[in-house]
Amino acid sequence: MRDAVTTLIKTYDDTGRYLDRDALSSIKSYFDSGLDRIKAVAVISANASEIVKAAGSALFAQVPELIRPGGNAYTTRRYAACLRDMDYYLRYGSYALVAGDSDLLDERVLAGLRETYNSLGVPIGPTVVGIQIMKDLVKAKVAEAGVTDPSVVDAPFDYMCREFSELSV
Ligand code: CYC
Repeated sequence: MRDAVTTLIKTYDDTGRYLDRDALSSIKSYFDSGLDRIKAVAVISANASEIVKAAGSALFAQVPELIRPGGNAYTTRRYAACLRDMDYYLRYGSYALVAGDSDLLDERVLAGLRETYNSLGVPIGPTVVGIQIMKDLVKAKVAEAGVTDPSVVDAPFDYMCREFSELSV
């Protein structure tokens, strides 16, 4: 499980190079965005259950078939599994925000997930919609909290959506 700094060091160490201008500018941008990322994570941690609940309601309003008989989130057990999954995406997204790196998302969230979803008939399109809804809710709250650049929140959520969409092709 790597963060922005350890990923960079690994890349340079693999080829025995000193950190060059590109490396230092990428480390600098990691530190420069640090305060905003930490504030964003504080907002997520303090509002996690509210964010998951609101995102779930918005998802089911947008794709109501999911909770009708025959839908993948139909029955309380599957409804609960769906909200639990949304909570996983939010929590791991917040870790990745602190780490400034998507490595932990590959390792802890995305590895083998498509196969699991496919075998259980969990639809990936609406899952991606759910992750995007969470991102937008988080961004709105983060902006309200006075974070200078709320777009720091995008990277981990966009990464999960992109990987998920690509993996499902
Ligand atoms: C199920 N989601 C699962 C399962 C796993 C995950 C492993 C199968 C085992 C179980 O039911 O607990 C996901 N597990 C994870 C992830 C991690 C992990 C991400 C990393 C931390 O350890 N259904 C929908 C919606 C969507 C949904 C679109 C919510 C956004 O219609 C989710 N996931 C969903 C549902 C199930 C599930 C309904 C249960 C499916 C079933 O058992 O039939």
